[in-house]
This record gives sequence, structure tokens and C-alpha cells, in this order.
Amino acid sequence: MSLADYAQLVYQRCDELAQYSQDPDCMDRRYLSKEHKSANQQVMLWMQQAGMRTWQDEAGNQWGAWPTNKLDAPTLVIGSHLDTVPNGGKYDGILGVLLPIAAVQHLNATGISLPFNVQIVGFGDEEGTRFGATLLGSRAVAGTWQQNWATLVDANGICMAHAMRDFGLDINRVQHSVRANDIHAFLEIHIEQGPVLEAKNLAVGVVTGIAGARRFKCTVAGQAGHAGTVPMSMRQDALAGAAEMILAVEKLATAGKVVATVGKLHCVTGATNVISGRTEFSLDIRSENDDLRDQVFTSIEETLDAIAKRRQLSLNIIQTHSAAGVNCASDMQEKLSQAIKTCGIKPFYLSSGAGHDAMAMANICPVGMLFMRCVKGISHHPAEAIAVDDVEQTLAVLLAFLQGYQ
Ligand code: HGY
Ligand code: MN
Ligand code: MN
Repeated sequence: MSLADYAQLVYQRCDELAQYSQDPDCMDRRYLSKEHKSANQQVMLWMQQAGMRTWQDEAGNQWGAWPTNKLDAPTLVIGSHLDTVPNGGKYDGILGVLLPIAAVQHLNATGISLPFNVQIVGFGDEEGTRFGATLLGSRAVAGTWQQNWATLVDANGICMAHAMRDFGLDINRVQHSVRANDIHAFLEIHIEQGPVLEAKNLAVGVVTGIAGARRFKCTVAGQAGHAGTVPMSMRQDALAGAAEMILAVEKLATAGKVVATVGKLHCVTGATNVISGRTEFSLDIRSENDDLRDQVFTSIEETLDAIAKRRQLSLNIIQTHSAAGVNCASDMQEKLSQAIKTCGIKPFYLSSGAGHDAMAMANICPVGMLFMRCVKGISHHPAEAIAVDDVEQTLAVLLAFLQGYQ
């Protein structure tokens, strides 16, 4: 098979994996779901066909190993996540698992061996869609799993511990997934999820760093009432208060040069003719500079509190996720840049506004990331698309990286 054939195979497999979704009309694969189990089993088969030994760890991550015949050789782990956002795309995370499997298949088929062990991992949860906390799979591996996650519940009130039991796992054994000191480095290949590489007309780019992110659940409580009888001046309208808060978030983030997003808004027991007594919204705030992000968050918190006070509302803000910004290891950046040059492409460096599993893995080893162009930079949406030619170029860069690694 040529690299073009392998690229086509990766592209088709992304399509095949997309069938495992809880929603027949769009992509939605969540942690510890039956779709997650089916995806793991399919990826396991592809890993085995590529000549890898496979296992699933105690956090539901799918692993494949392609050991070298050299004794005491270091281990390079390559991977990304197999879960998706609701109404997501087919390539976010998935590409970073299926592409290295094809690379190992190619190396095996051509009889090329490497002086180090290669392992590939498909993490079970990076998006945090089901339980709110994110990077669950990679944090289990990195040893930063939080004990209190056992009690997190999903939209159906199922707690993480119960979901793990249903999946065939025991939450009390998650610590057996920890790989604290036997990984030499972690490489993540991921679609850019932004428009920069396309604007530069480049198939790939070297990631310099990953923005730190914090996520919150904000609850605004007021006084529910009859839409027809309560005078405007006497209302404690939780939804109107939340609306003013959301606009304040946008204004302060723009002024503070960070990004902040309210992606979810829920008017509890909402009805057309009822003044909202309780409204919940999510908040996601990020920056390449953690201190700047935290300063802007503090000003947002103060402003929202002032809005609540003026409107005689109560406001409760609970942090659901926090990940520090991460720099990609300079020698991994250098090795990726060399591999890109070997393939006749101009190396280009860019930072990642999106979060990735590499943020968690940076706790235990040096990390590197290779971005691949995606069409119009669209992601977290069914229109997420890639070009097979870009997959072929990325495969070539990965193979050059592997043959130059060490
Ligand atoms: O939210 C993110 O940045 C990632 O897609 N989970
Ligand atoms: Mn994502
Ligand atoms: Mn991702």
C-alpha cells in the first residue's frame, strides 16, 4: 500500500467510527457509553491488524503497543481522544488515534523497525461532555484523576462510579491506569480547529503551546412569578439577570484580550408565561497566559456579583474544570520541524487555543503536538472536514518524525 492508500484508509476509518454515536442524526459519543465501548472495540481491531498488542486500561482508555526488539528502550506514546462534543465532527481527536495506527501498519508492512517502543492511546474522555470535568482519560494516565469525580452525575443523574460499573470498570481501580515514569514523550496529532494553517496554505504546523482553560457552572436564582401580573419594577428575573451577565462576560473578555464563552444556558422549569426563578449557564475562559486569564475571571466574577446584587438575585459560581497552559517541549518541536522539512514543507509554528490531552500528559512527560489543517477551521460541528491529501502529508511527517526520533 502507498501512503496515499493509508491516508484513504484513515479517512474511511474516521467515517466508520462516526457510526458509534448516541444520536442517529449527529456525532455524539460520550465517555463510558455503549458507543464508547463499540469505538474502543473497533479501534482495538485496527490496532491488532496493524500488528499491535492491545488492552483497555482501568479508566476505559484503549491502548495498542508496538514494542521494539531493543532491550530497555524508551517508549513514545502517540494518541488523542475518541469521545466527541454533541453535534461534533468526525476528526477532532479521532484523527490523532487512527493516523498513528496506519503509520505503525505501514512500518510493520515494510519491515521497518524502530529503536524505541511505540504505544498508541485512544483516551475515553477529553471533551467532558458527559460529566462536566474534562481530560478524564489522560488525567487517569497522568495520575491527576480527582477522587471527587466519582460523584459527578450526567444529564440522566447517573454518577461516574455507576457509569464505570456499567462499562465493566471499577472506579476504585482507576489509579492502576497511571503511567507516571515509563513514558519518554507524548505526541498528539490533531486537527487545528482554527483557520490559520488554511490561511497559510499549509497542511501541518508545529504547536508551541496550549492555552490554559477554566470552566464554571453559574447559577442565578431570583423569584419565579406570573408573567402577566408582576410589575417590571418588582421582578427578580433570573433569566434577564443571566442575560445581562452573559453580555458582561463578552465585554470583559474582549477588553481583557482573553476568550470567554457561555455555551450552555438553561432556564430551569422555563415557561413562556413564567418569570424565571432560576437560570444556569456555563462559562469557559481561556488564555495562553494563565495569570491574565485569572485576572479577567476575577473582574468577571466581581461584575456578575454586582449585577446580581442590583437585581436582588443570588449568584453561585462553581468551577468544574481547570487546566494550566502548557508549553510543548522544545526538542519535540525541533524534531517535528525537522520531520516537516524532510517532507519538503516549510515548518510553521502556532499555539493552540483549544485544549488537548497533551495538557494532562505534560504532567508526566515532555509533550509535542502536530496540527493538521481542517477545512475553513471549522470544528465542534458536523461541517468539520479534512482533505485526504493533508492526511497523506501528515502521515509522511509522522513517519519522518518516527524515523528521526531519538
Ligand atoms: O474545549 C476544548 O478546547 C477541547 O476541544 N476539548
Ligand atoms: Mn474538541
Ligand atoms: Mn480534541
